[in-house]
Amino acid sequence: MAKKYLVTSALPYINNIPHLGNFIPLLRSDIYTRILKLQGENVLYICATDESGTRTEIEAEKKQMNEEQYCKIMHKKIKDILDWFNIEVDYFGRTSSESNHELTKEIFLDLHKQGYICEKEIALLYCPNCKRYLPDSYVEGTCPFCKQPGAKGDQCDSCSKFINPEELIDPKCKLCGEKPLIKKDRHLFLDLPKFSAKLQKYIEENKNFRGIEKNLPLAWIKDGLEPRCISRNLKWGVKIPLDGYEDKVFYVWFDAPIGYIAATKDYCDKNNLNYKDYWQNKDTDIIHFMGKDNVPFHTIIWPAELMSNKKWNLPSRIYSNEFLNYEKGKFSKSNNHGVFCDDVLKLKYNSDTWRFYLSSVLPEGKDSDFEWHEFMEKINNELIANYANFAYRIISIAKRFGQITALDETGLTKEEKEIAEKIKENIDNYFSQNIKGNLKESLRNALNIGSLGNQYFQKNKPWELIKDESKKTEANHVLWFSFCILLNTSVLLHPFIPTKTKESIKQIDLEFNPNNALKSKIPLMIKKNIVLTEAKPLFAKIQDDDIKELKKRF
Ligand code: B3M
Ligand code: ZN
Repeated sequence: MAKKYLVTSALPYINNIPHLGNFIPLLRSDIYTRILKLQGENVLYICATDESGTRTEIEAEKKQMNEEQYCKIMHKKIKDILDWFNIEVDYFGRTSSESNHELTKEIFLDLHKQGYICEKEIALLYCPNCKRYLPDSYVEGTCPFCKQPGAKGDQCDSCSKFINPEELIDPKCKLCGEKPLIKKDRHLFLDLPKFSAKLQKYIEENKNFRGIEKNLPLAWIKDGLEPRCISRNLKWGVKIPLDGYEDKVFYVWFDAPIGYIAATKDYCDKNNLNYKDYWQNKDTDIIHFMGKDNVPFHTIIWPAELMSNKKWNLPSRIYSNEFLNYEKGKFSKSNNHGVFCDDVLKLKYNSDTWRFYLSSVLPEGKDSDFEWHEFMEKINNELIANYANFAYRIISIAKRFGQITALDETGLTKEEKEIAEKIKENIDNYFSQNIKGNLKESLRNALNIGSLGNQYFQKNKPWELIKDESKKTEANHVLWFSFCILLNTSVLLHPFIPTKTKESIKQIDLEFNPNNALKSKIPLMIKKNIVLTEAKPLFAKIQDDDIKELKKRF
């Protein structure tokens, strides 16, 4: 069978409207997928809302709804945001789906049968005031390892170590501040130590793992893995198919990644395909995008879940991003600090403007900042100067000239041959950086081509040539070649700014198929006479005053 790719983004929690930092993995997966599609690859982009867990119970209760109603409304809100941003996910599922419940039980029972699940009596935190067991995110205390305050019941944000809730120092109920009681109860554990050797081999042998995605799990394995509790005293979630566990559901991180498989299955069922072709066929590369705090779950727990038997594909590539901060601080809804995705929808900038800015500051390799003044600079000085103005200038001059006759490679000048060679190099690099998850670099390559176009245009001055009757052939030649560079720039920028690049290609009446545009020979040469439809600027400049106001508002 031919090679396939399955790309996923970390599943957004159902209870939050994502802020721009949470949005990064969704955007990266989208760009990554679109670039693979340009190459003509067979690729599926799968995502879902992550719906299990206490947070859902509590938020639904606050809104006086049951969990189902609440999740349905929130799922739609989040999907609308993705649509607005043009996140072209092939299927946006839900972890509360029947398929996820079924697959979670199946995978659990396999693990259980193979002896990878153990039972233990543990101490749990119970809030006598709220009358509920306090799960992970609702207790806060000091981390027993690094001694930093603000650690949650399942993970410390400072050292990112896993924590068992009863180990927290000085725990407090986050809902009411009360000190929780400790109660004993029997729980299920995923016996991670039994996977140590297999996990180590898997990570060491996978050439695509590097940086934190490789070093973190290897360091943890070296330190010694511990069994991880996978059951919770809740009602909302996937029921545990085992006698004596009727009052419990699975820990949200147990069923959430299985949501990747379940959403693939739901997509396949609707499209007459078989999800096993993606998840059990070794010709498929599984590629996960996520924030860095999700790395331990995706490099240890998730592969362990899939190792119950040999049938499942393990992740081939894991790409985490560092944090995106807001004007040098953390995004926080409660402190009204930062821009959230629902705010973005109400502002006057289109989705491509946002996509471009975020792509140019992707926190790949290191943290980055959202900054309003930089937002304005990147849009005005890069997107508009490099691309939108270039497009507008060529079209305006070509309009004065009339129809442009298509030429072919054989007539290229030495200068143009060199440019064509450089374009090819940039395209090759664009692809190789993308597959490695360096999308900011791919964007750089696309913009390099725009710069080559600007230089060529500036040097050959078609606006002068068109004034001289005797230079008509030359003018036609320069305009045609400028349009060729523009077309290559538009196609390469398409994964980043899909709407405006399509508009630009349409302005010169060319065909564009985002599913294989760069499959054939590169660089692209325009082979049909160019008829201009309209010359409209693609983006409006951002004004200083607007930025000042936005900075105040957020
Ligand atoms: N729901 C989102 C987060 O931690 C979490 C990801 C699940 S991926 C299986 O930001
Ligand atoms: Zn409480």
